[in-house]
Amino acid sequence: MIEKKWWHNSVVYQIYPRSFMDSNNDGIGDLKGITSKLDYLKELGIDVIWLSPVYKSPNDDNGYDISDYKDIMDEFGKMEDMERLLKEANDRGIKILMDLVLNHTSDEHEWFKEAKSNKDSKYRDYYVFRKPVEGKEPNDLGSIFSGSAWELDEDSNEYYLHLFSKKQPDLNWENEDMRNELYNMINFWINKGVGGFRLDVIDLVGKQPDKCITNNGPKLHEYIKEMNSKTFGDKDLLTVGETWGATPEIAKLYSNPDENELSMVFQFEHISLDEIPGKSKWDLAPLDFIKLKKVFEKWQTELKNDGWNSLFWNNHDLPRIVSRWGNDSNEYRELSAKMLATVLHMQKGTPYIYQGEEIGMTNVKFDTIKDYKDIELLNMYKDRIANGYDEKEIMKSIYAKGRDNARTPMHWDESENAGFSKANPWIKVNPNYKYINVRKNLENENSIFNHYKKLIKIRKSMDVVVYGNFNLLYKNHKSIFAYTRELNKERILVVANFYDKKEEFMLDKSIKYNEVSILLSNYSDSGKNLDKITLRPYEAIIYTLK
Ligand code: TEU
Ligand code: CA
Repeated sequence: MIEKKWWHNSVVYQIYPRSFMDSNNDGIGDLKGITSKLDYLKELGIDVIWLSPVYKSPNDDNGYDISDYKDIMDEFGKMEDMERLLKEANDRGIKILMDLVLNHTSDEHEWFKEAKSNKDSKYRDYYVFRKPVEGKEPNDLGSIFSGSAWELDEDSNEYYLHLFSKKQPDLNWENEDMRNELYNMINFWINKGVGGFRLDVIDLVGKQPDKCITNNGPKLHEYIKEMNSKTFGDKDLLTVGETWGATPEIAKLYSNPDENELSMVFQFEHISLDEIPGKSKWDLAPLDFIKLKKVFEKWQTELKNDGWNSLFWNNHDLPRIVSRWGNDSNEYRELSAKMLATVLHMQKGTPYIYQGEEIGMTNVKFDTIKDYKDIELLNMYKDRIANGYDEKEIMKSIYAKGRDNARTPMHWDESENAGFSKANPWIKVNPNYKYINVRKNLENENSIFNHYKKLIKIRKSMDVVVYGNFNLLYKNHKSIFAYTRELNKERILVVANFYDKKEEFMLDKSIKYNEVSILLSNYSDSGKNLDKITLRPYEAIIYTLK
């Protein structure tokens, strides 16, 4: 049994500030807007907010390009607004996680400006500059946002590395002064009273660009241990790393308390199960459902006692889960959103809810590329057009996977612009806000919002949900997702139909019980006869067994 921590039974809510709530009607969400909605989040029952970046930024990548780590983005407000948000959140028992982007800065950060303008400045080595090789880029490293990862700095005729956009030059973690400056900055935020950090693409910081190594570099864990010991290590904070390249073995290095690294990581293995293996996220394939179950089972069992999982379907980079693996038709949107929530929230780990997920917000389809804002998607569009792809096919990929699906403004009510702002928002609102919104969810006892609220309550009242062993059932069934959780005498059984066809099956004979009761279901009249379980489309039931 691992030592208990406050974040073991916490639920985190992610806010993308630009799209959450606009307080001054300039069309851009802001800190005061967030503060005005804290009571809503309290009502949902979450304990922690992960705030996507709010630091000064020219917004090439919506704040993931930071020009000053110790100041607030103009559009979002001032440092006083941030302090106010922290205080108001703390008053309600809600902690705030800051998003730490430590792999790169903006090219408008003072360090980079110095580095670029003066080859002899100490800041030159804070970044990765290299001489051309045979008049070209030093090597074939590609940017995650399309094209080469190397950009020529014409003034010095040297290339600098950018694994993301060219306005996001990579920091050189080999430089100890640079690392110490980052640690000071982290301590600055700890002193302001934050509850922890989400560490953006942390698995890239050990990169060795000359060897074309980007993630999981040889010194990665050394760096994280150093950061831990010089910043949050002796504080009771939640730290979660974004690690696209993590396997369970690697995740244990990060999250086993004995390693002194992080509280937990986001692993993304389940997230790529609807793309053509070996290709990019834009190359679409149907979801491999059996594999999905296997992946969850693997992570649930492997991290058992020496690591900790984070549980998520959504974030600001991913399409909306109800459109992706649920069913966003009028008929099934609510049922499938609740089913997906149930399947995830009864697992072991810390659940994350992305803004709008709790009301079943869907993907969006803008008619023209002109309405899209995300740099990753726009770069891909240009790149594929240049390479002769069919425009219709490109738009299909964008509709399915584009990051702007998650970034349209939050739907508060049915008034203009969904109650997000009185001005035209920075990105268009999804037209379905008239029937998918917070106001409607709050007034309906059976709403998706209230389903999430109940799931959170269950987690808080039952240790078996937090610490119980996970056991997957019907591994090869093509549409049923079922598992048990077990802790001492407590036991729950979760059964869910992932698809829109009715399913009938018998409970595994190995499961013995005397009494069955229903803890939660997304239908009002679910059955208790476990000898023959019938699940209607997207039906999901949590039973307690005694
Ligand atoms: O994302 C890391 C990352 O690799 C994503 O860009 C991802 O590959 C892609 O979006 C998958 O859909 C983090 C942030 O979450 C993202 O918003 C930033 O753009 C990126 O880092 C750079 O900071
Ligand atoms: Ca605003």
